[in-house]
Amino acid sequence: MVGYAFMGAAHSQGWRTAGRVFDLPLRPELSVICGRDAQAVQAAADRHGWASAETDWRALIARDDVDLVDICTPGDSHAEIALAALAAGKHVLCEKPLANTVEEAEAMTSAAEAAHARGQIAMVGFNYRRLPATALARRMVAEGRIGTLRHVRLTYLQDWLADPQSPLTWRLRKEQAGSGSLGDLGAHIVDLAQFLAGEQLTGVSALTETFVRRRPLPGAQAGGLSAVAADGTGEVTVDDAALFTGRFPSGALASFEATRYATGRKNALRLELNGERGSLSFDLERLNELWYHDATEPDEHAGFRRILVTEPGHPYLEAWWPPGHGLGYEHTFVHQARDLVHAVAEGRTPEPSFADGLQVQRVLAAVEESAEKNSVFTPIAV
Ligand code: SOE
Repeated sequence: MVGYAFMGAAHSQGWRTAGRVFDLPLRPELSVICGRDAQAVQAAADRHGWASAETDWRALIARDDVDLVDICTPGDSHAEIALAALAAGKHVLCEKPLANTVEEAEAMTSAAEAAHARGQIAMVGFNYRRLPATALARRMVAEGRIGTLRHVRLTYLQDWLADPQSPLTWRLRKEQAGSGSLGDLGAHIVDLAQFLAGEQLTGVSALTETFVRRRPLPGAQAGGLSAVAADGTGEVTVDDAALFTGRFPSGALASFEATRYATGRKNALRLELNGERGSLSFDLERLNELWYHDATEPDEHAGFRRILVTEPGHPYLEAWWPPGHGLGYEHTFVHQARDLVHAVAEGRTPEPSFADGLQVQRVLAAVEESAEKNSVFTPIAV
């Protein structure tokens, strides 16, 4: 694993747990974790159960005891690490968004496709597909339970930037993060919308805004960032919020909102799908529940009803706790590790593949282009 902050910790938990809960065809071994700060990465190795630590990701890739490289770094290093790992014959898991630019994502996808011919597997980490409730929603859409889709409506609301004094971290600099709430949160809801609908957006119309254009620099970061002013602030070079609409080939309409300024909303990824036969609704802050309205029932007793997604027949639940005991955010990473191990053992390209990650990157680029042109409908390149 390269990177050991929030995502590194979450993925580590997934790798540690997957083989203890699910029967896997291969056993994940946590061989080596990498980060630039020797002391900090050793502490991360000890905490998260990695057998050793490296400070140079090239040294990690060169090791014979590494078969799979899990990339948990900021977006600016995804392409370089993934390309080197694929060239060295390793399988790759890469955190979302796949890259910072369409060009990088294209290079990564070509390399992954060439590597697949040599038996290597590459996957991008859109973990919210792997919640039992969203996986069940996908299953119900595919079974036709809500019929032809009309509306696909997703919002992803957080509030950790609402305070203008909140510092200028790497997530607020384009050269490191690629984009702001768009790549961080919008990428998730674009992937989820397309996963649930079973089709890909053909074009978008967008608005983006940066509400707070300068932010204080924490001392330790000042050295690492360009554009530092004498007043100790630096420029925010990414979007703070992105709103966009889109079209699906079936004729369904989609709407999206991604922001880190929705005060009171901590991790509110909400979705609603309306079809001609019914609707589905989900809120990540209540992630064991999926709400279903069956519009074919008589109006007198029809209505949204709660499906508590904890039954053994629900996706991923066969190996977990008895009904009603519930799962959490971290389980998505366990399921991600499980699905990837199966794909490696079976030699098949897993979903979401790098090609899926590239397609999301193209949607993000179209959103930025549309926003620059005052919401002009912008087709998504195929
Ligand atoms: C921060 O906004 C963040 O951690 C995202 O980077 C993750 O992808 C999302 O799952 C939760 O919020």
